[in-house]
Amino acid sequence: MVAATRIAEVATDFLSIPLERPLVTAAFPIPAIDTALVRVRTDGGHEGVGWSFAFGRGRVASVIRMVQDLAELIVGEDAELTGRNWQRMSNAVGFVGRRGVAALAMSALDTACWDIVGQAAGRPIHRLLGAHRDQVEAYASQGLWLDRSRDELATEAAELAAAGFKAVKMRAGLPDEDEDVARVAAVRAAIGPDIKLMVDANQAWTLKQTIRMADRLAPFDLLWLEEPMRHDLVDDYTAATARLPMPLCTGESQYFKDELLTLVQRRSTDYLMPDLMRMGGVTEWLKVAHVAEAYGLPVTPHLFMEHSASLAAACPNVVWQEYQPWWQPLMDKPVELVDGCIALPDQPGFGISLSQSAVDRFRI
Ligand code: SMN
Ligand code: MG
Repeated sequence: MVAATRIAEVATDFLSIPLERPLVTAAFPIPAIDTALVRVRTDGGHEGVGWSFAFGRGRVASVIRMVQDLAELIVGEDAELTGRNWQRMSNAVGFVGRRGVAALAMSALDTACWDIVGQAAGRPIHRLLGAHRDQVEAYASQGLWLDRSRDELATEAAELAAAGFKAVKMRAGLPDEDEDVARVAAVRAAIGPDIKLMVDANQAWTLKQTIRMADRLAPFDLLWLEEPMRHDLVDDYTAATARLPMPLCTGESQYFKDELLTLVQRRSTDYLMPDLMRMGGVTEWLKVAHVAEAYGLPVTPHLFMEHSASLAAACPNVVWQEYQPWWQPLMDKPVELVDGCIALPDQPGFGISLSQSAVDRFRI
């Protein structure tokens, strides 16, 4: 084994990152970003960074406990053997179930190990993986929540466009369908015809409602309609993909390649949206992105821009990284936005530099 990449220890921190204003979606309100921060350290002094999050402190505590349990399987192993370490963790959690808490824990560990792979090679991750570009187009996802009034939506959308974003995502799924339509109209009017607009209904609608709403939203030129129905209703997604006037986007709630690739094979979406933390980390994410490419399907990463943007840059079919700054208060160096694109760091690994004082401040 190359001693420098031998895993010496795994450190966990339980963080609660406050939000200026609680977030409101059709699925649930979100008061703070409760995060399980995972740092994998090697004999050679590398420190790989990953994290998972959940809404609810007890749930994050269980993720941290699972990370500590899985860490016992990889401490002493070579961090560069990402595939083998992944398999070892996956085998161990088969009995309790690989999805849910186990997936969140594995993902953070696997992602931190990939950070070490880049650091040990002295290269940025996207360059190691076969880069197509050094920046990725980003869409603003930090605003336009369900609690905003129509006026607030219009002001916020105009501010995001003025900040240089070329695309913005708003939420829908209120009990009043007319209000949802009026809000989309207000945002489209505020940003004009050239800024792209996505609408996320966070699983609020039935298939019939989705068809009705999609027809009503057609005049507003949506880039995609996201997760309109319960995420596991795959047949309904297939029907909607064939029927809707605009592209459909889903995948953030699916675990691992089996669930994501079911959506691909059954033509259940126009854009596939893998979530690094539910996917099982970088190892599994890349497999899904590559298979989607073979099917001619665009992929758009859910959250986790600090890691996923590097993966996006290495895949020709990955478009539109979600810009969500929830974890930016932890960073010494913020993610760099240039002309609406995330400019990838040229530091080794994912180029994430955590501020220890911020970690200390948010630790609970
Ligand atoms: C979302 C995801 C996680 C928490 C709140 C909202 C949303 C998105 O579905 O895609 O950003
Ligand atoms: Mg979503």
